[in-house]
Amino acid sequence: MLSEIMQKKLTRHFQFRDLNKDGFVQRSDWEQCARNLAALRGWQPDDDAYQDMMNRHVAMWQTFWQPADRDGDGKVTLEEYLNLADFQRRMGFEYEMKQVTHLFVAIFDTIDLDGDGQITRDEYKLFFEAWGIDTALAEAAYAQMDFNEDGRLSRGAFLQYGSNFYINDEPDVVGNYLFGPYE
Ligand SMILES: [Ca+2]
Ligand SMILES: [Ca+2]
Ligand SMILES: [Ca+2]
Repeated sequence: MLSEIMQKKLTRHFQFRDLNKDGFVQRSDWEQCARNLAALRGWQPDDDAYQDMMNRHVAMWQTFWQPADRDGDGKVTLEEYLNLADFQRRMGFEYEMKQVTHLFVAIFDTIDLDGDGQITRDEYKLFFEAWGIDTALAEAAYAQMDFNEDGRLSRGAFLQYGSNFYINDEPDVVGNYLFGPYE
């Protein structure tokens, strides 16, 4: 069983990814996010950066969301998403840790737009903006994560926050706010 706080955090992540707010996460949400990023960055459809981001977003859907689609209708419901998370938890800590590392490496690579191995404040704001989320929430989350205020978030630090988000049931850990407030 997922704890109450874990259900809330995962619900927040689900709502974050449901870009068109129709109550499902589907491939089109990921494609639309990649198109939004391209528009925000001024990339044209035939730019390598555009293709790369589109591929990364579609891969995120295929690798981490589509497996939750138990009835195969192309849409992931909140219930399907929570069921997959519950299954992963019951597989044990080591399995779950591996999944979470894999997931947050992939998430990191969709946020680190210039590929320099660091997430800047602007990259984090673009991440929220591309998903249609208030960038003030990105500012707040980033300020907590970048505790030494150097305006950089390394892959290692981000993975740590990601594992806090996905595995830690404590209420007051910084990683809880990765996708904005969950209550
Ligand atoms: Ca949707
Ligand atoms: Ca489904
Ligand atoms: Ca970067």
